[in-house]
Amino acid sequence: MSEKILKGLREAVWYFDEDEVKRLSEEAVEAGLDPVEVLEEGLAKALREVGNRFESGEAFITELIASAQAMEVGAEILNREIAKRGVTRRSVGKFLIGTVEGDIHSIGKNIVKTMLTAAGFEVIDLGTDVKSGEIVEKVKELKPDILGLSSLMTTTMSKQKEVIDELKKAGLREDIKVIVGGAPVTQAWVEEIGADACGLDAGSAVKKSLKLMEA
Ligand code: B12
Repeated sequence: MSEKILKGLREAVWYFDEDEVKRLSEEAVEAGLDPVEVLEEGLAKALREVGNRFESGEAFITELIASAQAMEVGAEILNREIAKRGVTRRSVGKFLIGTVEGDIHSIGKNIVKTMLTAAGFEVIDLGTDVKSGEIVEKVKELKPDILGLSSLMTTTMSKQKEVIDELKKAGLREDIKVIVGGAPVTQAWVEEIGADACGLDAGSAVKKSLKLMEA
């Protein structure tokens, strides 16, 4: 049954059928399926495929947007279930997350946020297209243990470096761990910009953040 639901969800995202995404996401929750697996193997996988088709010129931007909207309908339902399953855990640390300036991609960040919450972090979300200066101000004000910076585009990755440089200038870098994420991010980039870690998917984001809390 699990594979049938996952396949149905992938097809519904491809054909931007929001009603079907909603119905199958609810069915997955009712059937007790792992919401993280449904998110990653159903919804996210399908959206990445639409992304690949867009990249190779086989899909239009309008299709991409419609598929992303369909995915978000399901992600909301599954994120709620992930959060519900994690409510009994204690707070392991304060995590500030946001997508850097110039970048409006939110889906991956939101999944990471939900999974961190489920893992016991207190997560504060600054949203998307957040100016470096604003992020540094929030670090000063909220004193989080970890700062997570999302960037989905090669053209906005440099903002992750800018934030780290501004944290240094403000004398705040030593007090906080910085984890970066988003499709173009690599370990080499982490080293280049002086971040502490990167998360290539939501699972590794959680694992590495828990590890950073021990360091
Ligand atoms: C969906 C999507 C959109 C949606 C976004 C909807 C939304 N609310 O987020 C819409 C249609 C609006 C959009 C717009 C644009 N997009 Co777009 N988009 C995508 C697409 C297809 C999928 C992204 C996604 O949501 N993936 C699913 C999630 C689950 O995966 P993820 O984002 O990678 O997140 C995971 C990890 O990266 C990691 N992670 C993410 N964030 C973080 C943060 C931390 C702290 C950590 C630890 C981990 C982590 O964990 C996540 C969960 O597993 C990608 C293609 C791709 N292959 O990635 C293009 C893509 C990112 N977009 C691209 C572009 C160019 C654009 C536009 C400029 C298009 C245009 N010409 O108008 C605009 C950008 C506007 C802007 N200023 O930001 C390019 C970027 C190219 C580049 N320069 O690098 C891509 C790669 C497509 C392409 N190949 O051309 N896009």
